[in-house]
Amino acid sequence: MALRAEPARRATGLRRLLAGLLMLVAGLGAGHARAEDGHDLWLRYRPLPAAQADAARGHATQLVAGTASATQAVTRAELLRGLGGLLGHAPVPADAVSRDGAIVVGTPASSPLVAGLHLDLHDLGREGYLIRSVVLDGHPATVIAGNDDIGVLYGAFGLLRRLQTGQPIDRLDLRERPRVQLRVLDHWDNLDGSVERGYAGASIWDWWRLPDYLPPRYTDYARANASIGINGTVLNNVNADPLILSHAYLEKVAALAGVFRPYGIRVYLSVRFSAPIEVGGLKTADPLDPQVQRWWRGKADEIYRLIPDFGGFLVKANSEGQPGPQDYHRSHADGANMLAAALAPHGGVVMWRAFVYANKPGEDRIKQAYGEFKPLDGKFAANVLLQVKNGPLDFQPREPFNPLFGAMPKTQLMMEFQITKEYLGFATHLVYLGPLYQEALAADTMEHGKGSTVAKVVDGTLDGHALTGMAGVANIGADRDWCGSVFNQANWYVFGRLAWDPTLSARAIAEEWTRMTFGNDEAVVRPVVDMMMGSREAAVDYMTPLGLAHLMGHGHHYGPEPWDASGPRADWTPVYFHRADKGGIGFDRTASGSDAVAQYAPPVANEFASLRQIPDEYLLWFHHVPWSYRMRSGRTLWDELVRHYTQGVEDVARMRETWAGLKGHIDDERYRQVATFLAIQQREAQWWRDACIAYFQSINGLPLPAGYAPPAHPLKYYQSLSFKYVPGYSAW
Ligand code: GCV
Repeated sequence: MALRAEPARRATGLRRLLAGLLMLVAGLGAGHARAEDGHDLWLRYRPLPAAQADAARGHATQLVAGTASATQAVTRAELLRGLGGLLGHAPVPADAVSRDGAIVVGTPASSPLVAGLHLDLHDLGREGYLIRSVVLDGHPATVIAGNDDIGVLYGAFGLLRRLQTGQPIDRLDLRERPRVQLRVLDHWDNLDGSVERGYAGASIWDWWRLPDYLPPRYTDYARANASIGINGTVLNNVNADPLILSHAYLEKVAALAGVFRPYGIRVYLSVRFSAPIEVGGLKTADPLDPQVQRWWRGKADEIYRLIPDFGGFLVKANSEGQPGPQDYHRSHADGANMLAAALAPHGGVVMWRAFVYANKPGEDRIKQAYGEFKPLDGKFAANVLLQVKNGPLDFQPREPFNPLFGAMPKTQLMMEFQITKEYLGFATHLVYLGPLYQEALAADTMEHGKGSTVAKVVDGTLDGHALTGMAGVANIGADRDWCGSVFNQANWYVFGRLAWDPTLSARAIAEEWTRMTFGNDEAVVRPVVDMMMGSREAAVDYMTPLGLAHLMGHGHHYGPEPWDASGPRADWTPVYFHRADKGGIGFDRTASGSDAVAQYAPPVANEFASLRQIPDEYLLWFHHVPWSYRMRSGRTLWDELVRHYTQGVEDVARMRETWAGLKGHIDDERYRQVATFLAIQQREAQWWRDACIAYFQSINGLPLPAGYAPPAHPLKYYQSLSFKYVPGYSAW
């Protein structure tokens, strides 16, 4: 033993020296913060500070990891790459533990060493993992174990995350398992390479060169997703091109599935309900027609021959002009169940969207989904999930939670969040969405009394559902930094982490991301996290404070247009939502108005309906109140509105100052991008404030409260602005 230990120590000493030199070289750059372009996301694996690297190196001397499966191979490769980058040198691959500080990776089935530890892995289920400091063959070691290869891969990312966030990796005893089963990105990517509501360039899917050409970007996409536990991707837009179901495209899909499979990511497709007509040449898509059912069964069989682990279908039906079962006087359940029957023999699922508002023209738009779906509770097949947007309208800066959560106990409801910032300043505004997601998940539906949170509906614990899911509309494009800005990466990140565990805190995740993205310098971490945490409220303030909604520009949703009353539908226009008149502002959704409050459980409905109880942030969502209405603050509603609009702009100014204070601590390229985008954000926040105040003032004729600057331009100026070729929107 002693003889063997000696050369190992010498080798370690030599390696330390080399590592030290490497750190020195890296450090030379660190002084003036080396440029980065954001491409590496949060998986940068840049060298840790010397003290931390020194401490960790002794716990990463050897790597005992199998390569029998593709997932095992990528797990091993990720650990070598990550540890190598962070610690200056990678652990030595080994078949057995022969010295202190080995990392042993595997399942009881894949690794005799793991099996020999007789770990209790039972409660980890599928995809769960544990990381534990153990003693193996007399040597202190770290084991990363799970019941399946994917769990172990997640564990490997978990260990790397600890290091990246500046935490020690000794004396570990961590157990993690996902609380939500399907953690899915929804790409609104079109087959022509454009992305609906995409602000980070063209689609990353190069359909033209698929299935042959598989650039490394696809693998990096899979790595990034796996690192945060995302296990599914819907490749194409819910406004689906039926061509995706042609054999040629399915072969392309199969090629992508092959890249993602080792990372535990299944592919799903958005399908157009009328595909049996467009692709199959049938005369109908009636879900109760046996020919149609046969066609879908045949299509499912074809897909599974190509992609044995295909996830299933996402469907937008009878919504915004998309075809659906109602075209044949059938219900959403008839449609969903027909597709579910085709997928069931293969283990696939249907994610049927609840985003509908077409049935009853004249009825308050936000009430319509509930009206259509609530009566169908309990009517969906076992492999159907109803995919519900977080709020009842459409991804606004702030909405109350969607009343379908808590109203359909016999249905598997999955959450749909938007990661791309369609209504939140596109790619350029810095708006961290963690607080928005957390607010929605923590909302109490009161379905079974206090504590019946949306998170518990989504993770299935409230009503005892096993099949659960969370989807996020992706913000990913072909831009070098994937998301159109460094800070947008945090929104992809926080979505994944909350899908893994909806009870995690948005602040803790922001901190994690910041450390992984910008390093562990406390002088950077705290201000950046504070800035991120305040950013969503700032956007609410300069866009739609106090429960206002949908004041954005027509169609493209860029910038303010609160005056817009143009067609083709009243419920696409800002005036429909804010209802401002000489007397007051807001949408009366109490019993004296549309009575949307009645869609919530009584305690929630009572709170929202009561002017005394309703939180300020939802006031104008549920109530039409006079401009002179006295707020809790003592100010009139008008004064309060102006105060919020102004506050939003000031908050962005403060974000700019915070960022300016970090110059020199952040590499130049990322620093300059963020600084430029914050300048754009401040300009646009001011525009939002001024345009909205000018417009509302033109309605109420009231003076601004003392000390508040008038809008920079007359209302006519803001109304004259028009924008062509706005990204993410192509209805020209
Ligand atoms: C994919 C909103 C967006 C649309 C989107 C739709 C949906 O209306 O503006 O671009 O379409 O939501 O979620 O289906």
